Amino acid sequence: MPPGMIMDRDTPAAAMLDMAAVHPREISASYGLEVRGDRRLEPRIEGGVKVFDLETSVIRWAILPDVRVDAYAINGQVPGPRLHIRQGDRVRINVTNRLPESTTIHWHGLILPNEMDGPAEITQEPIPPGGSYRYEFTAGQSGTYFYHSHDHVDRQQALGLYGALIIDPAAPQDEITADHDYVIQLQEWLMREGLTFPAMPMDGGQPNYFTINGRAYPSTDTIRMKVGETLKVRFIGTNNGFIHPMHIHGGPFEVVARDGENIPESARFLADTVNVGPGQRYDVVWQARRPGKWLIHCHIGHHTTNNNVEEKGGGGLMVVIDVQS
Ligand SMILES: [Cu+2]
Repeated sequence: MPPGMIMDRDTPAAAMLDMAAVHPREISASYGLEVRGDRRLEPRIEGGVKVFDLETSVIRWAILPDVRVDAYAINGQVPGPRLHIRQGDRVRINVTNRLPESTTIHWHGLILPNEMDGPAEITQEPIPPGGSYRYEFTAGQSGTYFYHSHDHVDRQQALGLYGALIIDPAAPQDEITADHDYVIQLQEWLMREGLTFPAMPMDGGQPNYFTINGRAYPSTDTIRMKVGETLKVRFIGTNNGFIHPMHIHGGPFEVVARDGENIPESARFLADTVNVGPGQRYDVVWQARRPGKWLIHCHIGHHTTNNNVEEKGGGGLMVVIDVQS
């Protein structure tokens, strides 16, 4: 239990298990900052179906040069691999579970057969440790989506079981294009005394580290572009606990899509901050108006620190856009 976490004699044992730290003994691999998350996974084609193999496991994952979390990963990375498909594709995703507990995967926002939807105990038996499940559906929608665990969600998603699902529209003219395309997957972590607990919005369970695509600033990416170019940022609320007001410096962006749905041109609007809640997606297009270093960051100050400490101007949920003239 994290020190200070609210617990009394009535706290059920199952709840305490869900709040417990990842046991270091379960770690099957350890990765440094040279290994990225959100790596695009190419499918193999079987009878016209795009087939992806996903495998869950417990890993040690670097979020900063000197900070590693114990995470629940998919294909050895946090976030899990990016699945990039086209509207109309038939896809099959074979999920094998190498976690010490059962799991499932939910395809957030998609219209699909009920038994492919993923909620444990509701639409399918949980996938036991060592077991597997075959998800198969036709992607009828397009836009920015994601997938995540739907078994012990409070624990497993908070420990890293999620990934981006990007679906290109069948008709290329339906794509809202920009010169650069950058996905931002948000996450909150709780590290205490070398152990990683699932962060939760409750006393004692509050996060002390925050990551974008599995890294905390200053270890997040730098986006490089030129004056006049446009940048499409796809914010994904892959996190569990907070609504993150995501802000971009250097002038407003246009909000062009929400939850995978393009906003009609007449209804698009300018803003400089969007509140990205758990599960939500916002696609925004920002233009580099002036040269220099412009920030993308969460506007909750604590979420731009690493264990309450600022380094190189911040921490956590920050990305630099480096604009050259
Ligand atoms: Cu935040």
